[in-house]
Amino acid sequence: MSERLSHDPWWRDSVVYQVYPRSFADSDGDGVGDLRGIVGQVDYLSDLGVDVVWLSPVYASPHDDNGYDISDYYSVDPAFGTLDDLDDLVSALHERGIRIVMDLVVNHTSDEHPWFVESAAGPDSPKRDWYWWRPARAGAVGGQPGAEPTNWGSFFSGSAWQWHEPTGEYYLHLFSRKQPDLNWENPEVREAIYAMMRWWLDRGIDGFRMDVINFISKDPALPDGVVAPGQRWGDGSPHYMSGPRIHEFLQEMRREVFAGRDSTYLTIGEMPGVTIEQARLFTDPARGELDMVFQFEHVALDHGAEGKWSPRELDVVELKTSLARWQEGLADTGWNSLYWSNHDQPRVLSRFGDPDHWYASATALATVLHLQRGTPFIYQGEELGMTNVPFDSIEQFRDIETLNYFHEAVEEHGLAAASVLDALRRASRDNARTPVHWTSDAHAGFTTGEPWIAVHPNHDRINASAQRGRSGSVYEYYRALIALRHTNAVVVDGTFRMLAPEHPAVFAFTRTGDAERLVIAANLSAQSVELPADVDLRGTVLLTNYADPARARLRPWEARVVSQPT
Ligand code: TEU
Repeated sequence: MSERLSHDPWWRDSVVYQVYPRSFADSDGDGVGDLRGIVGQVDYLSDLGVDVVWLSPVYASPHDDNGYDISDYYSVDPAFGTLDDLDDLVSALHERGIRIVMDLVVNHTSDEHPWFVESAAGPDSPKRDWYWWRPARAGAVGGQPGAEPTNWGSFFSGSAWQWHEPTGEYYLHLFSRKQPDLNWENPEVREAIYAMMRWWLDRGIDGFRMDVINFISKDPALPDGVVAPGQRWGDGSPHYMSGPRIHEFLQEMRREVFAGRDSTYLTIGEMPGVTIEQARLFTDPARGELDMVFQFEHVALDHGAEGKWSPRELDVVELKTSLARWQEGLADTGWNSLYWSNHDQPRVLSRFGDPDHWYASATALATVLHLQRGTPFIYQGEELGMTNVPFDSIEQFRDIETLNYFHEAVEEHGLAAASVLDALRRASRDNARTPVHWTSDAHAGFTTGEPWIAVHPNHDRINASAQRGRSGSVYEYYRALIALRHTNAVVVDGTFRMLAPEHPAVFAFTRTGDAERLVIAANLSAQSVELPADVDLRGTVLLTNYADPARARLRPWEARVVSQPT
């Protein structure tokens, strides 16, 4: 194995592994994953070769949105363990050279957070202005349909405003009504958040993944949004995505939280709706804002006219065009994050891959993602080739976004439950949230109790113990991909150039360094294809997912990486 290269900043050659604690590993048999469960698998993560763990929220929470509704930023929810357990996890990871970034959810809190409880106590509450409270629309009766201060829809169905009878006003919640939005216009709010972030850094964590961080600056005028045909609510996003003070707030956060500290931390901004132009500003090191952002363009390419619930077939040319634009757009400024999956997206293998070519499509998709320029993210179970779930009834779902949509679609819009269930099976976030498959045993070795959400029946054949150490497994292919990034500088720094952009199935590109060029090619279809003329795969084969690479053709979902001298 070649020497591990190092880069400055360190995260440039890192691979991040996302842990969704509720579904990773349960150590106490209560059916819910926890911190000691993760501690029990740190050697698995070390063996895989990842450099950073992104830990989705473990803070105290009523779990209305599985922890993305925080009621105390300074404590760990008993369902997940204790602060000591978290300290043990941080040191166990650090001992293995793995860093940890926490999830920072500060666009909103839980409505059970003391800040909101105090804010809702009355119009004169000293914390009233810590959230967005507004009277009913002029001339309307509070609580009545149409009286909402703006016509914005929530991400979880319904209005983005909740009438609060006791104090006679509405409060804003872009997500669930138990997730009221914080008012970042108020400097007290910002200072309280910066103090909390500093507290976590002092505990030894290495950075933050920041939840919908481009939503924190809203247009204080709170204008109505445009109502699309057939829709009830207006699209408020132009008034809260990357708002007027977003760069000011992110630069202030950098100064107040990270400046003057010895370590180099990692900051990743989740930014629905972010454009390349905006991402260049957010991730330009000279501007002192963020290191990278999560953009959503490629994970919306199979959304139909009605959005994610009316999925359509993925067009490979559209996918290549979108990813190439981001590669070229951040080539000289900023840095890309690279991901197919997370806890909000259905399983990539079922979505963009082909269960009939399970191994080849899982590894082909991994190849074309991991060898682009940027930092790759692996979502738990992706390295095992986990797939979407054959949910057969609404009772099996747990996700608030999914359940709210189902009830709105069936009860308000009169859609047939069966067709809505079809859409949920394809697009629901719960597809990503079923327990990780450690073994073929009961409950996939995730818990000795009753899991909070059903385990996928195919854990009998798709699981870690069946793949670790077995060449030709998806897990071992991910190990090889990660090792290539750690030992080949061109994977980290090489310039990106897309090849055969119009080819309907072949996803091919080069990464070029001073003395070496890598050619990466994958056939993202179930049909064997001729190699496009401008894809030259002669050279030293560094990685392939087929044992005997043929020269001029790519078989179904075949991927190959070759090295050529420049
Ligand atoms: O997600 C924000 C976000 O964009 C998602 O809600 C997305 O629109 C949706 O899931 C697509 O179906 C972040 C967290 O990742 C998500 O889990 C939380 O529910 C949300 O913020 C609120 O905190």
